[in-house]
Amino acid sequence: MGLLCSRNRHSNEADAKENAQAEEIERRIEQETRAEKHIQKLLLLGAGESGKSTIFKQIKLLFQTGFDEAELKSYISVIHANVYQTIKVLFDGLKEFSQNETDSSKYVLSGENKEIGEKLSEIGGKLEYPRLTKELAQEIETLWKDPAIQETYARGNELQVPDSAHYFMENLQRFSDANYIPTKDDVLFARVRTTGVVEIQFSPVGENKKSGEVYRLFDVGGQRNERRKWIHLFEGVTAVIFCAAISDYDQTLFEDEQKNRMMETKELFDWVLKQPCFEKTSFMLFLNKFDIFEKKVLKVPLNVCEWFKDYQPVSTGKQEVEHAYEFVKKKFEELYFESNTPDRGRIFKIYRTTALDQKLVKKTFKLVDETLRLRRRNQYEAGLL
Ligand SMILES: Nc1nc2c(ncn2[C@@H]2O[C@H](COP(=O)(O)OP(=O)(O)OP(=O)(O)O)[C@@H](O)[C@H]2O)c(=O)[nH]1
Ligand SMILES: [Mg+2]
Repeated sequence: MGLLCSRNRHSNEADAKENAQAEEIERRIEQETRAEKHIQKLLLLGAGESGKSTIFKQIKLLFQTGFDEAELKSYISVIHANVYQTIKVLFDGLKEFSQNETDSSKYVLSGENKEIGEKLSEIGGKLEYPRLTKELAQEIETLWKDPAIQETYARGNELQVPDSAHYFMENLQRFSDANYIPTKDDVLFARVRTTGVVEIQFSPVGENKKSGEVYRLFDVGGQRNERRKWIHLFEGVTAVIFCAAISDYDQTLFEDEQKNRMMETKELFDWVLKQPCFEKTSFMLFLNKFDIFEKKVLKVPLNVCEWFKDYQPVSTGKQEVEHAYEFVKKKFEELYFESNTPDRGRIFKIYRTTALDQKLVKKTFKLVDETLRLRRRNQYEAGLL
């Protein structure tokens, strides 16, 4: 009994000491954070169209002031351009299919729609686009609804049809209103290829947080010719948020139509992991575009992609989606653990994301934030900071 008491007393003392230590660390972290002494650098990396800028926009909406009216308005021309580009890709694709396919009758337009198509394709090929009028919107809608264009759209993976094509085509009337102001969703669906580097500083102050970490987040262009600009940002990075569009497995690159997008992502992720600067950098892997993946995977088998050629479907419906997702996740995990950089204090986490889904991005970022906060506390304890 006496022994038990003294053991209890010792463990209580040890607990109290540990608590005091933890409080002290917490206090120092808080202090430094408030003084913005310890700003954590985060990099959004990944191939083109993997969703980096969409995550960046969500962070702006969630933890900063969001978009003011002038910024929303600046997206009018972007969205109109997206509309013209989409219909052009579809019309040009249709022409290609109608010339090369044995079943070319599926890709024949009526005389009138062909004329509309020619006109729109010409507009879509220009460097500057006209504002979308009601009349043009009507013509685009007519063409979009043509069965031959729908057949072409069904083979969108063979063309460079944007992922938001459907959204653009279903909102034409609204986009062509004379006093149209883009909504938050329109901005998230809009597509602008990033060139150069953009950054924001923010602190994800949550409901239960006294003060959050201060982050500096960088967004870069993911297409091949943009990647040489990445290197300049590689020093002192706390974490890389690597976006991989998991729905891309049956598509080819915008910049090289011979290359499968998922194969490119695999090679890119491997390359990033092996960068000497990232020896101690944590990796937050966002397996993005889950909304597209969950529909696609039931129609297009994963094994069309070379990396996934050993995939065996097991079921149907939701169960199959989960199985396919777990398979892809495991492939990325294997890649991470095979990368020969020694893991000294770096953290690797995988998140399932749909960058358009604000609630999910908020939840995901909260987890990222908690992980990084915990890591910092551990580094303090280990005397590394
Ligand atoms: N359905 C769906 N669309 C998405 C998702 N994430 C991004 N998109 C759309 O995909 C397109 C490309 O996304 P971006 O965020 O511009 O891609 P990025 O990685 O910044 O591309 P680069 O700047 O070229 O490197 C945009 O039209 C987005 O709206 C997603 O999870 N689901
Ligand atoms: Mg971008």
